[in-house]
Amino acid sequence: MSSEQTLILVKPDGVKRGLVGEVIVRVERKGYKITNLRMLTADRNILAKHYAEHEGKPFYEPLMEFMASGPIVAMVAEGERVIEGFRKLAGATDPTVAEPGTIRGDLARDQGTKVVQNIVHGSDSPESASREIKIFFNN
Ligand code: DAT
Ligand code: MG
Repeated sequence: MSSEQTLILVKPDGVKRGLVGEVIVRVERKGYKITNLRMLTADRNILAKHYAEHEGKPFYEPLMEFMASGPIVAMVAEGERVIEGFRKLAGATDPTVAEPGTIRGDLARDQGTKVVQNIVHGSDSPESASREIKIFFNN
């Protein structure tokens, strides 16, 4: 398979806790190349596009509020099977059950909030990746 790209976000909890470097180190140590990076505070418009698949779910509003609650870091990482590979590095969505050794398993825990706060986002398919990269990096 040829090299692919994924969108990684360090979410507001990760930025607040000073874990941007930690996430970047893990991505780079694995051997993926970061080819683009920016810090922003996402507005509702951008988040509605990014999380369109979750609209209507019980955690949607808390998710939007959480993701807009502070700066995030968006980056594009590149490499063979990086979409799958970064999802493995990130670990399971629920940080309580995410395996130790993963970003979420090592660095996050249940906060008792309506939305799970788990440090990072990673695209889940080539279609999501190309859609999400355009949201954060086209204009
Ligand atoms: P992932 O980020 O692992 O791809 P997702 O796309 O299903 O997970 O959900 C997006 C984010 O929403 C996830 O990182 C944390 C939050 N979330 C998902 N499912 C949830 C749930 N059942 N309750 C609370 N928050 C949830
Ligand atoms: Mg997802």
